Amino acid sequence: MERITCPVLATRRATAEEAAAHIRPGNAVGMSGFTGAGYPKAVPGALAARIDAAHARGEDFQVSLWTGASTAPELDGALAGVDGLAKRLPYNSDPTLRRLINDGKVDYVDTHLSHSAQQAWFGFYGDLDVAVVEVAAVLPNGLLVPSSSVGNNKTWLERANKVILEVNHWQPREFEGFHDVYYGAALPPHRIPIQLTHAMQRIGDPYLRVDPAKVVAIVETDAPDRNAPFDPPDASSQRMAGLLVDFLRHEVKQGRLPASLLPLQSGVGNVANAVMEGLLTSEFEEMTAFTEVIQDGLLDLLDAGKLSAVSATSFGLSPDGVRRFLANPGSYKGRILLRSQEISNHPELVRRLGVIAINGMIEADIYGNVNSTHIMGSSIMNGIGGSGDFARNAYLNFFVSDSLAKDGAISSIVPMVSHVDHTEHDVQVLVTEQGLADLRGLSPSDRATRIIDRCAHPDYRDRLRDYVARARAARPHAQHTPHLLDEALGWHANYVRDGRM
Ligand code: 0RQ
Repeated sequence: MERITCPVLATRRATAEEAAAHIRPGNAVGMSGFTGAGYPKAVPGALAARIDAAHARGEDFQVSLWTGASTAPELDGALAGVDGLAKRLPYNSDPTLRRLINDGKVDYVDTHLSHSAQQAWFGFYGDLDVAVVEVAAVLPNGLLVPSSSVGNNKTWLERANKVILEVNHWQPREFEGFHDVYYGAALPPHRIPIQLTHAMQRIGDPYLRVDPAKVVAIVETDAPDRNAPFDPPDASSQRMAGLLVDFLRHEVKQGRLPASLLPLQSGVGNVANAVMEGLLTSEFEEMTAFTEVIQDGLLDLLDAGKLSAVSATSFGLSPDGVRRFLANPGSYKGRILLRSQEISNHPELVRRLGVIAINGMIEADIYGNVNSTHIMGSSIMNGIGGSGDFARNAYLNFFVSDSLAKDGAISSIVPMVSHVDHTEHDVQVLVTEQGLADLRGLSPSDRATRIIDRCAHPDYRDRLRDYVARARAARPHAQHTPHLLDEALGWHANYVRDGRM
């Protein structure tokens, strides 16, 4: 079926190679893509080939790459594989690129996902030369039907000097009507409140706009999103999910949550999926979600009628989830709404709606500070993503992790985190397979006792208790958050030196 029905734009059809020729060394390029959905499938590979050929001729060729969030091997992997990236923001999970960042070869600007669009508008990142954005169709009037993620596309299309579109025939044409793109955002001091008071409220347009004069090429593709499979939840994820669902039940009983809960946000990964599975067999009905990513677990809840609707910025389905969605995309219309990430993750909205935020962590310390991003203080894993947007502004937040990593050589509960993403002031509930620690309203000392008792693995509990006892004894007038400064990061130093904490 014809997907480019705008007579003016139809004349800009080009090959991926012709399109990539518009991208020059040193350019800042804003590409679509969020958790492996809606990223351009052809131009990045053609750009990588162009960069590789330039390098073979001894020429410098690197670009700065801005996206929505993580993409796929055909984008981040391909450009990283040819040393094509000088700078990357705001989130990455590609292993090749991660290695280059940690080797000091690519500058990585790890940003709250809701901040990236506005910071581009503020001019904090400099000019954007080219936008490369995947869409599902170009309408006769030139409006664009977005594809499986919206991410930062609105901002890249508006800010870029040149625009390359990819029209992907694999994306369902039925996507028309699945999106809500807010065009009311102004810059301070002219901002007004965002008039959204329930998760599914429409406040924008179903289409992305583009100035036709800026469109230099349109490439047609027919290629699937990344759609990584999920591992079935292991015993530990199931246990964490069970603890979390029981806790929500308890909160409803206490009158602190309504019977249908409040809008859910869940991070990506297997624990998040297991929690959704736990909710599937729970008594909760008519739930909603105000989140970033629609993983299989949310689709299950929609299919079962337990979840009325979900607002997000992107899909993040497994191959099985995609098959289910594509079998009848139209049946999800009105129950799934995809928004720009500056709206899906907006602090004002997260706070107003009272979101319940559930995110993974790498480690937490005895006082409740959480590290979501760094291994042993220095190497990046993925990035903060939306975890900060949601956690700080949530009605209730959870951080989940196994209590051990690397076959027990690492405790995820440590005296002091080696990097802080979420401070003790932001973190409410920690969950490991050992138990759940509700930290709300507790002093640092009480938090330490609770976290060690409930969340730390038994192999490390006595050492943590001993650390706290000695820290308390060390300085009588430093009792609010006692630490032994020479030892606080000693567990990490042990691991780096000996391979064990
Ligand atoms: O490393 O793959 O080399 O074995 O960290 O750990 O246990 O698989 O956990 O997949 O749930 O990811 C925080 C990274 C958890 C994720 C994080 C090692 C472990 C393994 C992964 P290997 P697991 P998960 C919405 C919200 C930030 C962004 C976010 C994340 C690897 O949840 O990126 O929340 N969060 N976004 O071995 C050293 C420890 C460790 C450790 C685990 N204590 N020390 N290594 N690992 N704990 C989504 C978006 O924003 C897009």
